[in-house]
Amino acid sequence: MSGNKTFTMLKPDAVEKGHIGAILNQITESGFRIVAMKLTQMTEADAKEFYAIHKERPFFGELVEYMTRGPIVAAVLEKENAVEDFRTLIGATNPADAAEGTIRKKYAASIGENAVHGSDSDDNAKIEGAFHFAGREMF
Ligand code: RTP
Ligand code: MG
Repeated sequence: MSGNKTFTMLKPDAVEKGHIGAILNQITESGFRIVAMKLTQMTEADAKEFYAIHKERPFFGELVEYMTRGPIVAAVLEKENAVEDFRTLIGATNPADAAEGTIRKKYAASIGENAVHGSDSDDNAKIEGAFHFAGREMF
């Protein structure tokens, strides 16, 4: 059974470039309801924990540096089939491979700095939402 929530971050590059409003607009216009949201900044320890699955990858150091260099928008989104539909909306990890009209195609500069995160499973959506939000912050 597919879950109805996913977790996203508008990454530091998207915030720096002033794309918060446009990206949130595309997300809500695509049928996602925002059930939790905040502007926050990840510490080095936060980023290492959040992306622990990638710790052996050659890009891990750059990823941690990138994700901690400025504020992000963290949000929990609700929609039927949320995880899969949101991954479709953001497009491929590398914006060069992302479909026309996807958020990464429109707003991401490179595979390393790709504007937005989307959970890759219902279990990870729960873990990642709980990483950033207390229960009373989710509506
Ligand atoms: P995300 O977790 O952020 O939604 O991205 P994703 O599932 O599409 O991609 P994933 O494989 O989980 O990679 C996590 C993030 O690491 C950075 N990355 N850099 N330089 C590189 O080759 C490289 N590969 C991945 C990206 O920021 C990617 O979103
Ligand atoms: Mg991922």
